[in-house]
Amino acid sequence: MRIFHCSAQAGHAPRREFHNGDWTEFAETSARVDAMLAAVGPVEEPQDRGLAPILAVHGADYVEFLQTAYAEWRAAGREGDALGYAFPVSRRRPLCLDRIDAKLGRFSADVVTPIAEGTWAATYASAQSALGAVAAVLGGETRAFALTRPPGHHAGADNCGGYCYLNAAAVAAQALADAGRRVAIVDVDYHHGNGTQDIFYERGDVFFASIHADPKTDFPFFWGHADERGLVAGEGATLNLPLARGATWADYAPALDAALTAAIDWGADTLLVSYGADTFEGDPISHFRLTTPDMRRIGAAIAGMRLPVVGIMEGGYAVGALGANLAAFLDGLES
Ligand code: OKP
Ligand code: ZN
Repeated sequence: MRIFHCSAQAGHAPRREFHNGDWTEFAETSARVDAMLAAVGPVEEPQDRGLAPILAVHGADYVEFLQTAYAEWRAAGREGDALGYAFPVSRRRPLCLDRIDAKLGRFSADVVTPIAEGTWAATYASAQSALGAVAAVLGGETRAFALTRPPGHHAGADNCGGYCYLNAAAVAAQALADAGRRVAIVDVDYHHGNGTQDIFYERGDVFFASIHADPKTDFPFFWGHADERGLVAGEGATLNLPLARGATWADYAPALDAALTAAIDWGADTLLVSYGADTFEGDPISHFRLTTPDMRRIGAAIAGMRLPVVGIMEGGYAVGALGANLAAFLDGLES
């Protein structure tokens, strides 16, 4: 399977993360990249396809913010990473976004998504890796994988959040749709892909299904409930399958089958899979109990649909097991 990855993706290295009331190591560490690269075959550098496919799903003002936020933070005399801390939850007048602090609040959903020196280059490269995998499938490959990082599925059209900046899965799905494909996104990360869902929520031309920890107990808390089914032209084109903490393969398999069956029934001709290895039993920030052999089963179930597949990497924080989990998933996908 052709795998796309760009070395600039490792350059995103926030210093710290505010977790459960204290500062800890940033969980989405660049050590994840080394672990994944060591476990998969050779990877290809993607071509640079520019900003246009990114601007097809993200707002121009948000993209400009991502490109300039770190430099503006430094220019304001700050040390460390740029991080939002004041959020415009009520908006009775147009926002004044001159100050970098105001922009960070406007374009961020949370305080776990710092912008460091290499963040823009890394998230841009990650989106280009996704577009490389799309081009491979449009060129006739039945499967291609983008070793994306930072992840993307929590990023909305005009906000970062949940360690995500540009939404590589949404960029890839849009590129496939623009090429005439009928795309179903299947998100199997532990966390609900709220950014991806939101980007396509009112559209009937891209299907979105997600299996994830119940938002009543887990991040991102406000989205991913079973009654979120899409709106307007998108009504019925969103499917949420939340599972309780502690889920094992016995709980997971029927949900995966339901998601894939719904994608086929909707008429998908191409699958876009947001793969997260954080459903693994040893994940330090997640609470499902899937095993490494289960990762192969996820890949094999997707392969069993006999449709072209573009795979995108999302989360997975048990770094010591990440390579084996990704390799198992890819092995299943090739079966
Ligand atoms: C990104 B992806 C914070 C706990 C949750 C955010 C999780 C983002 C996961 N103390 N932090 O979906 O794997
Ligand atoms: Zn996740």
